[in-house]
Formats: sequence, C-alpha cells, structure tokens
Amino acid sequence: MSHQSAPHSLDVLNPATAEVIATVPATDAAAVDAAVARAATAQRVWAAAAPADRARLLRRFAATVDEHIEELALLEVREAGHTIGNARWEAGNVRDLLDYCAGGVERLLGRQIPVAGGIDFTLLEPLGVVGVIAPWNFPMPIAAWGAAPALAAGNAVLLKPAETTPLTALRLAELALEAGLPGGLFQVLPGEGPVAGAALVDHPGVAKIVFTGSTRTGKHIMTRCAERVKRLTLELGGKSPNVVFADADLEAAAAGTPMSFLDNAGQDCCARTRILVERSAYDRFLDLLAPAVAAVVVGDPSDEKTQMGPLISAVQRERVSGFVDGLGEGGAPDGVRTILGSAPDGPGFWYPPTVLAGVSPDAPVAVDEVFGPVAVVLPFDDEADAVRLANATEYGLAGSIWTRDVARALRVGQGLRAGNLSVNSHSSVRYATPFGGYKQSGLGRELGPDALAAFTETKNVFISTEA
Ligand code: TXE
Repeated sequence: MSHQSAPHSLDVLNPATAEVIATVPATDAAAVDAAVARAATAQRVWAAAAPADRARLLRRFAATVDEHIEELALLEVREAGHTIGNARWEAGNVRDLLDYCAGGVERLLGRQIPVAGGIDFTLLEPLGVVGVIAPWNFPMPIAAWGAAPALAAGNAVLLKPAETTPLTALRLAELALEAGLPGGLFQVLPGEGPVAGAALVDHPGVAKIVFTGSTRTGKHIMTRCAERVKRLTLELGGKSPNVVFADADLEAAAAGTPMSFLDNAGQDCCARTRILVERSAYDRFLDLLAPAVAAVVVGDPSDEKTQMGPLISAVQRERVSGFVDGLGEGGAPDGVRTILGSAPDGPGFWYPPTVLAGVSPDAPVAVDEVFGPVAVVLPFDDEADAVRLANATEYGLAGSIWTRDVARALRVGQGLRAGNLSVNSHSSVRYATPFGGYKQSGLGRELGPDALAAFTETKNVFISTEA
C-alpha cells in the first residue's frame, strides 16, 4: 500500500466550542522512519540498563505526571471535551499505571522447566520498538495502556495519537523527558492515520503494534501486520449489554444506568448501550430510568457539576444522528418510545442523552456501535433469552448483570461472550486487571498482571548437563 501524502499540520479543536486551540505539525513517512531509527538506538541502551534503574525512572515519570495532574486534565477537557472530573481520573490512571508497571520491571519472571538431560529455562526479552496507535475517545489513558507496560518491559515506544487529540500525548512525552527517560525512547508522532499510522504499521523496524480504534481500521491493520507476522494487540469497538433481572435492586440499577452509557458522551468502547430488561420489570424500569436520564447535567465540561460534555467532532455527531434519524421522522416512529435528556445548542458538537425503547433487536442502532449518548432498551423473557440477546452482536467487550441472585449472576456471566463483566456495577477498567475483547472487540489483553509479558518474546534455553 502506498502511503498517502501528509498534510503539514493538524488543527486541534475544542469540541465544546468548535474553536481551533492549537495547530501541530503532522508526521510524514520519512519522519516516522527517522523516529524508528532513533527509538531503536535508545531501546538498546534502555534494555541493557539495570532493571532497578529502569523501574526508578518509570516511578519518576509517574511522579512527574502526578505533579501535572491538573494541567493534563485541563488539556484533556480542552482537546477531547471530557468532563473535568473524568479527566482528573484519567490523568491519575496514567500515573497509577506507570507506578504499577514500574513495579513489574523486576518481577518479569521467566520459568525453569523440568526436562531430561539438562536445565531448561525461559528468558523474556523485549520486542524492540513498539508502535502504539491511539484513538481520540480516551487519548491520555489509552496512550499509557500501551506505552507504560511496553517501556517497563524494556521496549521503546512510538505513539501515534488520533488526529483530533494529540496534545495530551505530546505533553506526556515532554514529561517523560523531564523525568529523565532517555531521549528517543518515548516519542509522540502526531499525524494522519493512513500516513503516520500506516508508516508505523508497515515499518520493518517496528516489532509490535498496539491499536485501539474502530473494528474497521483494526481489521485493516491486522491484514497489514500479517504481511510481516508483526505482533499485534487490538482493542476495538463494543456494543455492551446491561442485563437487568426483575429480582435486582431496580432503583440502583436505574440510577446507575444513565452514566453507564453517557459517560464520555457515549464515546466509550465499554458503554452499556444495550439495556436488556426482564419483561416483568420492563415498564417499571423505564419509569425509573426516564427521570434519571433527564437529570444528567450536560454542558461545559470544565464545570465541576457537568456529567456529560460534547461529542468529539461534527463528523461524529453526524454519525450518531445517522443511527437515530434513520429510525423515522424525528427518530421516534410509532411504537418507539424515546427518552431524551437535554443538551446545549451550538457552537460545539452537542447531542442529547437518548434512550430508545421499542426498536427492533436487529436494527443498526441496537447492534452496531453508535459511539454517542444513545442506548436501546429491549425486553427479555428468561435467563437463556437474556444470554442470547446479550450475545447477538459481533462485539464482545464488556457487560453488566444486575440481580440479587449470585448463582444467576455467575450462570449468566459464564454465558456472556465478553472480556469484561461487572455484577451490580458498570465498572470496566482498573489498571491492575486485564482488559480486552472477545469476538470482533479485539485480540489480546491490556493492563493487569500480564501487561508487561505482552511486550516480550519468550526464548527457551536448554543447557545440557550430560558429560
Ligand atoms: O477510528 P479509527 P475513527 C469507533 C467508534 C467510532 C469509529 C470511527 O465507533 O465512531 O470507530 O472512529 C488511526 N493505519 N472507535 O474513524 O479510524 C487514527 O489516526 C494506521 C472505537 O476515529 O479507527 C487514530 O489514531 N492507523 C474505539 C486511530 O487509528 C490508522 C475508539 C483510530 O482511528 C489508519 C475510537 C491506518 N490506515 C473509535 N487509519 C474504541 N475501541 O474505543 C486510521 N488510523
């Protein structure tokens, strides 16, 4: 594939105001080439350093991030439209993950294996230069989910942020230098996906790609990586179920539901956008849900009281309304009950919280990833029906189960084809637990106890003890 020619710069917009807040140079294929060479040199020195020294530098990086939490959070608010509360959590997640991975540097253990005729053990060796291609929905944490464990395992990292959100990534690279990480070890290459991203994917000097983004682009990248049998982790889309049984604490389930799909204006791969409710509790649940959705505070993301900000771009808003408008006049044809929250008028890329009850279970809005503040509610009859409906998408990233019956939660949980489940909760992400998808939601896992090992090759060594 020939790489498209690069624009010279990228305009970064504040999605809450549609104003240009920065312009950054775009990386072309030649600059990616130079970055790979620089990273490879830095990586050799980094991998040869004492593990305790690498751990110390990563801890210092974490401490430097900690000193800049508020600044990083405000940058995330401005470039991605995240609420300030969420953005602080995200900056804290970067700090905590760096600390966690620093702790892993000296615990990246191989194994000694009993064999005949000698001694056998495994070495876990760094891969070399790793390319991280990040999306715009959680620019800061997702950049770190790839970069922190890769660095800890002895690799260099080239990070390609999304076109719309390069600023926090660029700042993280400055903070890494400030903390004392060697120059060239962690470089940020803002640019277009089909230019800078594709150059990373195709580069023979890049040993692994960690990609988070759309399933469509993920499949394309997987095909490119197949050419070189390049290592690959994919975190792709989701269409996650929120399964509510009649025996659940319905008040708690309904109170938790709005932010389970409205967090980050629904631009969250774990968003519980398919609310499946046992038929006997269906009407009662909708009555509880409607006021909870209406109460969500949508507006200026820098206001501490705001719960939901704007969508990332005009393109995204069009994509979202395409799903809803397609349902009929005004999005509410006969038989569809629409529960709407409120949203500011423009400027900025606003869309109101929207819940649709009564749509067909196989309508695009019910099975495809909308990536906006839109959920559907569907009734089910029994456990088997709930599992069937929950699994009836090509995705399998996350899911919630609301019930007071522990055995039922486990039974249903075992039936769900998804990588991240929560019971009586909507929580999906913790830096210390594995994260990733079944089916077309991805390949491999990030975070958790095995995060560093995913950035190593296993070398088996046999030493003969026979004379
Ligand atoms: O994603 P892309 P887009 C989903 C969500 C959203 C849709 C489209 O449904 O509506 O994807 O978003 C880089 N080679 N998710 O178009 O294209 C690109 O520059 C190498 C879910 O923004 O997948 C960016 O850095 N890289 C998701 C990154 O890929 C390429 C998060 C993601 O962009 C490339 C984001 C190429 N040929 C969107 N083309 C999630 N899993 O949370 C693009 N890129």
